[in-house]
Amino acid sequence: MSFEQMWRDLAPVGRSSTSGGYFRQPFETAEREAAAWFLEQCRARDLEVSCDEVGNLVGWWRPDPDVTGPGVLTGSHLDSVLDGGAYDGPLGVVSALAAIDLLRERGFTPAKPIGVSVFVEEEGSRFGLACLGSRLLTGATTLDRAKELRDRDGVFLLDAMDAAGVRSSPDVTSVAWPDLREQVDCFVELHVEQGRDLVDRGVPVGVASMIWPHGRYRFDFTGEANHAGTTRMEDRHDPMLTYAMTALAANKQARLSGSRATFGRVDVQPNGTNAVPSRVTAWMDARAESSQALEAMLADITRLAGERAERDGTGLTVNAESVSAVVDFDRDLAERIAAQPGAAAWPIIPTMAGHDAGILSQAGIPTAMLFVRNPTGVSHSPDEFAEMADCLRGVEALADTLEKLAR
Ligand code: HGY
Ligand code: MN
Ligand code: MN
Repeated sequence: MSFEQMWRDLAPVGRSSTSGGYFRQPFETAEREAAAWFLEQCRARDLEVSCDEVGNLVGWWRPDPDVTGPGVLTGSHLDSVLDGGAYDGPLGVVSALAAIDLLRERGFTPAKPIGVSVFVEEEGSRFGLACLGSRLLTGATTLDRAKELRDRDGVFLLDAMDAAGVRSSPDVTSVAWPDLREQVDCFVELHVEQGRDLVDRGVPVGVASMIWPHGRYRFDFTGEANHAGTTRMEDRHDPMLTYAMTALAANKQARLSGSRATFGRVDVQPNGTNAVPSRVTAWMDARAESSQALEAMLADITRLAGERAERDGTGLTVNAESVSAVVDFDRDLAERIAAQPGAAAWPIIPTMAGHDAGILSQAGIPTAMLFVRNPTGVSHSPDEFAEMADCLRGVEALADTLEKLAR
């Protein structure tokens, strides 16, 4: 099945009929349908499928059963942010399947296994911890710690997994990843670029140099519920005010330091129209070029929020819910992949977006990322887009890369 056909197959899964965006939250119907579709595609290619107990999937191409040992792994994720785009994640998965097809068409026989993986809950859109599946896989976190994670409805992670039958699936081979390093020689993730670097350079493919450190921080602002009409302005302890000033301060600090700070999610209690709220909980996504810059910006924002809380007579607590350290990808691997005989090397560029590739790199697996041009740079939005010609160029680039690494 061609790339285009696979793309058409997967496109309707989890797509909203109103916004056109995707809702593929882990262990919910659409994401489970996408995972089943992936397993079907693996079987159609005689890939040796295995799933681990948290829902990470892998299909191995072992042309020669005697060729065991560590292989080249590629892949990405199928879950999405809320109302996300079509390419973030799925492009890497579909391109990996298409790259195996292309290598077979070329008559290439790999000297080591080539695997295609799908890591679960990369976005952390349901349980709040980014790259949950790959963190569990690499031991960056454990199920014992992760089992405390709950979604917005208070559903615990394990209950959500069990409700979806993830651990009882007949495909689960509990030792799907006996030891990552025994199975994976190196990992390459193809991903739509979430930015405009490639389009500004006029090139279709790039290679990642690094991932900015980033984190997600929960701000709890507590105040005094009261009547919106009868309570004088000077008598209020309004957490909405403290939150609003914090959001403005975060924006200013990020601009001043060339970093990123975003409040995209807010929960107001009791969320009434004619009452001063008792509590505002807001999540800040913060990112910077270095860990020092990130910590400095976070300290400034927290200090300014605290000063405002003093003035408002409100309470403030800040908790880090997901922290991702800086990732410097294996430079030799990046340069080896970027080299194009007889043509200019693909650019090696940083990204401010987190990826499973970052988690595997931090676990000591030599890791690289290939980026495919995004004409608008827009991502985490229904408007995310990549030209089909560039997607097919990405498949070729991934096939060339896998051939280099699995020769
Ligand atoms: O949030 C991120 O950086 C990625 O898209 N998960
Ligand atoms: Mn994403
Ligand atoms: Mn992604």
